Amino acid sequence: MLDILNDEYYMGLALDMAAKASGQTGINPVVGCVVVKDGRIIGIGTHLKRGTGHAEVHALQMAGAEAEGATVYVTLEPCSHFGKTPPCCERIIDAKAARVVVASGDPNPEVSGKGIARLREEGIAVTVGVLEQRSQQLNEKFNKYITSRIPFVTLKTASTLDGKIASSTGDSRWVTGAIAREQVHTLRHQHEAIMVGIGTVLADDPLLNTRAAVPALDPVRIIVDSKLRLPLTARVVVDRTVRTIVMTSSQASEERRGDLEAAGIEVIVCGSGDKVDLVDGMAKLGALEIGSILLEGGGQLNGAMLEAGLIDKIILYYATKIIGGLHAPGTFTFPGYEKMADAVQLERVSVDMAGEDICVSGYPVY
Ligand code: AOF
Ligand code: ZN
Repeated sequence: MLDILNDEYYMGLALDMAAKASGQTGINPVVGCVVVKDGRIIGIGTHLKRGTGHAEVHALQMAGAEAEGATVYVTLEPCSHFGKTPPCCERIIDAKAARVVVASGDPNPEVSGKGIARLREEGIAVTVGVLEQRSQQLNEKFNKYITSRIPFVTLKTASTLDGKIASSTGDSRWVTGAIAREQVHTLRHQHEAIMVGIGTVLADDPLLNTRAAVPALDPVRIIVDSKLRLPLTARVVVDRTVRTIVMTSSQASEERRGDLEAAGIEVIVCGSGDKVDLVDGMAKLGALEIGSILLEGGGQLNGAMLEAGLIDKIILYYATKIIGGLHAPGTFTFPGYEKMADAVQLERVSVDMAGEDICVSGYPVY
């Protein structure tokens, strides 16, 4: 279909650029900016890395003196504060832009409306809400973290149609096909950390890195291990290329802790009981500036995270096959709810094919 030349036309480009940077900005949002004057694009820019220039700065730099009287399309409200970089509002005011079009407001309490107010104060016309929903979704991880300091958790599972992640003998290679697996590696690139339970490490000895067709970012590894059973010979310990954090309980042995720390592992004690207190753990990970986590189970950890209301988004891949098995592990292993009415409901559900597999995603309502 032919695109129509209007505000959405240029905002769409800014959003496309921002989307491609998803996963590389740390706890910062992804933001794109397009500067338009006299019917032409004169500058484009994207925020690429925390601590480096914001989208508007790059785009205005490209536009140069021509930016006077131009329209600036930006996917997030321009910032009004001094963070690691100076305020974008002042940069736009200095460039003498005539109009600013914003997709969505910045939920960061330091900005939150102040950026838009500042631009209007200088007589710049500001339009807010163009392609807002797309922008909101693009920054769903940032939006949660910046207002709560708790990481945004996406749960991903791959199971048979009957909800099994392996056969009764433990065989799990492969549940889903190549396309679903490629999508999972893209998800790893797009999250700051990946989280699994110790059961998964002991069973599969995974490396938990990102394997994509092109260079990609490896997530920080997080292992939930209340008794510190993680062997020093596990691949996640031996491989020191990425930061690895073990969440444990106050009952774990000090000696084991010392051994793991000597091997380069960060150990955090979560709560005061003999199990990992996941709520406390999420707050501690948030304090370590882990803004988003891809939770890849197994069933025990998935169940515990769901019960604790800590999962923000669920992505379930279903291979169109049935494996059965009385003791075959399932996607969620927890006592569950007695009444159907108490089941965790998903909202904003979408269903897509991923090659020959089905992908169901949605947001749990607690
Ligand atoms: C924008 N344009 O491209 C981005 C914005 O520490 P700093 O300086 O990078 O500031 C981070 C905050 O700035 C971040 O929490 C969010 O509120 C805003 N991000 N704002 O105008 C951008 N990345
Ligand atoms: Zn900024």
